[in-house]
Amino acid sequence: MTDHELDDANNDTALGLTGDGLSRRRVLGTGAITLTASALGTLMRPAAAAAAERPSAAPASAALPGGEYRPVVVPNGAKLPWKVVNGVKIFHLVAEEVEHEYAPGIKAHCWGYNGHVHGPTIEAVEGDRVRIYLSNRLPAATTLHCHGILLDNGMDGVGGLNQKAIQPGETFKYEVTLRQSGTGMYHSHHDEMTQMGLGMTGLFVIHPRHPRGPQVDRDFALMLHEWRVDVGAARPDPNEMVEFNLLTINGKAFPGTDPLVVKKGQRVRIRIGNLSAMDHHPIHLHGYRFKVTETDGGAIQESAQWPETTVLVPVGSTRTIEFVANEPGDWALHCHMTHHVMNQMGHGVPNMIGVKPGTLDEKVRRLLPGYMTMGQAGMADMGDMGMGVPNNSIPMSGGRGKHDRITMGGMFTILKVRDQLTGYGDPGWYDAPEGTLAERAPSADLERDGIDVKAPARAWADAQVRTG
Ligand SMILES: [Cu+2]
Repeated sequence: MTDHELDDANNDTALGLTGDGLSRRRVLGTGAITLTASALGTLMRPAAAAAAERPSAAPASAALPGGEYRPVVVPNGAKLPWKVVNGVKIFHLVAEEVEHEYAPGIKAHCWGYNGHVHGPTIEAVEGDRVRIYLSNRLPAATTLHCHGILLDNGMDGVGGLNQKAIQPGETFKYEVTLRQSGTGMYHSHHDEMTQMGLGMTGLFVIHPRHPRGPQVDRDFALMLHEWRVDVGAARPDPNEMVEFNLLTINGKAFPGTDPLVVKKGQRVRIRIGNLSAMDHHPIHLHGYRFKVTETDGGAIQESAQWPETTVLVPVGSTRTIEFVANEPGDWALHCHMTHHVMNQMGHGVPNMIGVKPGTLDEKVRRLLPGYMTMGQAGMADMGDMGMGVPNNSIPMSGGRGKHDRITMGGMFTILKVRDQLTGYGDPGWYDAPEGTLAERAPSADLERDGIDVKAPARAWADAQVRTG
């Protein structure tokens, strides 16, 4: 598949979610963009004209209205469909209870929108007039707050302050003309602790009407969250303040997270929002340096961007990073808080490091068949000991990798960069080229380099100091 075909495949999929039923191939392929645009009214004209001027090398996609943009990709997630009525982009959110799966083996009754936790990503273009209906099918009142979006005060959605709360069974209407671009969010602003804690959040992406700077080939949208789901419980506990035991990206804990698939050389943008209850998340990407290009306050001018490998995404914020994916491989992308890459049972267990149980296991087994002392060398094996886990729970650590068990779970996913791709589905594991894989050191190499593996480690360190 060529780059161009990959782009088409990607964007047709994304545009299939839009309400107008127009795929890029059909719009651009028939040269009908100007006609279509003028039929939709004045809102479309400037962007359509700009699109018509660009050669075919311009970034793909022509969603309407609002002109040309690269649709975001939401791993494990969805985008909210829309349609155009009299030049206004119409969205319909439905707040409801959702049976949500965090990873294979663990589900809970959450609250979300349109069957999704978190809510489907809203995607629009600077200058769009947007009308969002919110139907409340929850047993409680709710509201819709568009976080970071500039709007009229009466549309801000803070229950009691800006509007009456939306009672169960009611549908409210919100309307705004988007006068900014960037990554915002939306969430309930009524009984916030309960409703956001149960999952009522989503991303609100606004593309610039006139793109600035280098255009990206892949544009990912990720929402971070944290949950307390007690083993066997069917409901997350929104009252939890400290001990969260499921940390998620787009509602999924690894190994439930879909990878971010990229072709080598592509320019990549990752938008990261955080509406966790209590924790900021330092998100670390392996293999690359990136630049933080935007916050939910807008674009950072180029001279003020600086290189990073970890971006802190505070609660109630978005951060957007960009880089060129020039290193193929399977690169970890994860929260660097070590407790945030552990699932459920990895928290609050007794410290067993260094304990020598001797004949303890044998003795205890007389009373408790199958007993096994665990954790004397850490947690790495906990997910893979062939032990049964209770209903509706997952092991505390990770999943299978190419070489071994991946000992991280939770807020962990993988950036997969490949020289060749046939689509943006999971390409499987990366095969390291000959000579580029860490492996057991051959004895010939040890001998050549004077490494005595049995020598006291301290002596080796001291010798290094003496010889420089
Ligand atoms: Cu974290």
